Amino acid sequence: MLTPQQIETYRRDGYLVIPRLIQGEQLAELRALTDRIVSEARGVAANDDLYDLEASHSATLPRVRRLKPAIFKRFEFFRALTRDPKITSILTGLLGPDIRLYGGKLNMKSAGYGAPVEWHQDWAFYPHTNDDVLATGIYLDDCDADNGPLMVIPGSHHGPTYDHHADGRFCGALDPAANKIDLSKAVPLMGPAGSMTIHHVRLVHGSALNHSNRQRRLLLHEYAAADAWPLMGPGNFDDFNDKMVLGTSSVEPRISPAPVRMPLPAADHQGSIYENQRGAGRRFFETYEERSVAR
Ligand SMILES: O=C(O)CCC(=O)C(=O)O
Repeated sequence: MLTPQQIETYRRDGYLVIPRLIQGEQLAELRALTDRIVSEARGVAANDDLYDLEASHSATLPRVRRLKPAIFKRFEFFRALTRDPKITSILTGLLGPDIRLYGGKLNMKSAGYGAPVEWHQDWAFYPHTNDDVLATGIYLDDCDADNGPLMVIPGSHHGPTYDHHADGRFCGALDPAANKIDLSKAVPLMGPAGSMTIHHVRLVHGSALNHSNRQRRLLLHEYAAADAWPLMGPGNFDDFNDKMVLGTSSVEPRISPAPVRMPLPAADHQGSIYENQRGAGRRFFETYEERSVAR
């Protein structure tokens, strides 16, 4: 459970780090299962419902950028972790007693070439009827300044919802220069393997290329108060209810004012944030390809 001070910090800054939440056998199993799923990408030629692949991936030299939401359907371990009381007991302090999983994924950021994620707000991808929505991130590896920590702009969840469009289409990235976002205020969220980050759905965040020779894997879960309903619609209602991780569902969404921009028309490149961001005109983080040319 969070202390009143941690809850106050989250409300003010929009993020928290809980060191070493997942440990021992559970962490070992998380890492081993991830290794196994990634090794099975050998032979996979193109992105599918499980694998999002680096641009430099080939079937013989597998390079996985992300494991997509299918991991929660196909692997009971991952489904159970979204409901683990170690996590949900922390979330009740921030979202209340009734909580639904919105989605999730495992971003790999492999040693040496793991892709950057441009600055964005998750809210631009999935606005809800109220903003009691957040993402948790469990680090599978020790994370420091060199292997691409998640970086956040403290307090930015109290500000505007920025334009995430380019050439009239959603592109999943905002332009920090055009929006005068002071990137010198960015805070890297770091910690030993098993640590958990929490960030508010409207918080501006991103992460750089992995420059180190160590991987940085981050398992992201997106959670919402059960009365926060996605403005793009709940989808299949049975699946929606099946995503309740704590408490009870309701058909009475709570509507609280928060600035919204819809992620429409849909991005040119579909499948993941990495694909969406290919449509962004300007990039703020160096890519693996750019770094290779510069060397
Ligand atoms: O993996 C990361 O560092 C950032 C991930 C993220 O913000 C996202 O996938 O929405």
